[in-house]
Amino acid sequence: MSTVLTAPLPVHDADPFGHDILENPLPFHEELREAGPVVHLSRYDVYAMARYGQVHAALRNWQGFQSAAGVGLSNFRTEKPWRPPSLLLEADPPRHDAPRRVLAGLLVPRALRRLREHWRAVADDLVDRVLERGTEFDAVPELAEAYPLRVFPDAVGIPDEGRENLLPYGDFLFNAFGPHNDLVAAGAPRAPELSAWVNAQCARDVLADGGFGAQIWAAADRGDITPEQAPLVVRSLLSAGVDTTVHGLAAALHALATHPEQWRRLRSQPQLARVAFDEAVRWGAPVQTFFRTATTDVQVADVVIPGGRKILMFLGAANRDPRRWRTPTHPDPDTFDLTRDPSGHVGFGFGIHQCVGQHVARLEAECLLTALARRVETIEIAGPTRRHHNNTLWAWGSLPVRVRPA
Ligand code: OVP
Repeated sequence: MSTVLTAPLPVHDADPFGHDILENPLPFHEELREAGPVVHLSRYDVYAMARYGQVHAALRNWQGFQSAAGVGLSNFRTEKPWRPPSLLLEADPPRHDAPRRVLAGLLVPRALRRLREHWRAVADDLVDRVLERGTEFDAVPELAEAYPLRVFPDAVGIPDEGRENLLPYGDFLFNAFGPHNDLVAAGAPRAPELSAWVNAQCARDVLADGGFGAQIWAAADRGDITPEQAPLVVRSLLSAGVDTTVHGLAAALHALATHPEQWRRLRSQPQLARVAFDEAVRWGAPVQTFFRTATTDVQVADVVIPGGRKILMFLGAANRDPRRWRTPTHPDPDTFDLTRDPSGHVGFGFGIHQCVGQHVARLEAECLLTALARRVETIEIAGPTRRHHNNTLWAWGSLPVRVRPA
């Protein structure tokens, strides 16, 4: 007989999806990290990991921590999901692999090169138009939302009509990974209508030639995925590709507007735009959390997580864990610093499910941040900022800024 030594499991009774913590999760993240490598969240009777080492290891271990039972609080084995599961996010090998391979091929840097020149021109034009209207504006709707909403749906190949549905759909989708709280209830009335619209955009005849959507259907023609899988893969692009980049860009704009020395650094070295974006995804993690489900009993540090149990992975907390990020040159993980090497952050996840769209996000950020850095000498917060609460996203509702044109 073998014996496993288990320590008493630390407990936290806070609600991670309550408005206080959604407004500012950082003090709670520190408490979770300090409580232990695995913590029980008594409010939902689930496990949690907030330290970098455990989050990173668990995200690599897809066999032990599955995604196929859903990456939200509800378990697909016992509760019917609100929409058919994603073939990427909510699947594991082998079912996950063909859809993943198809999307990964479309979204690798060399495949995105054809977009760069146009995406740069769109960013330059957008920033010019915003600055023509004045030097004070809300950076959330005017830049962080306007830019991805222009370039990304065009690249997928969906029509202009109805694009205003994308953000409300994403907001509900990302809320739905959490508990059935007030945020989910507020979005529920429109969910069927928004979902029907998104599903309709995934049909072959709706998608423009040459776009990502048409290329997904072409992969089905080649037999790389089935014709039944194609619309669900298109749905993943429309689900995962908008709110994430909007709030990643908003995090970067907020970070730069509140760190003038970092803005100066970016202006003098525009090639830092990509580092600035990754540092913003580390520091301001737009996707804060995803659940996994223990496939069997899994030991983590000195705790055994029983098979079938949900574990909440705190990506944003891991991204600021001093155990990983306190280094001789950069002792404080809570500083936003372009001289830091942010690689290894888990803001895009890690392992087989790591964000397949991360190169798209970085290209959008590079285009928008360099367009802004070329035209704007200083950027500062000009009024009260407002968070937008969501069960999964750390989002901005409003970022009033004042700029001095260069
Ligand atoms: C951040 C993500 C998020 C929401 C939906 C999907 C993926 C999907 O595949 O549908 S990854």
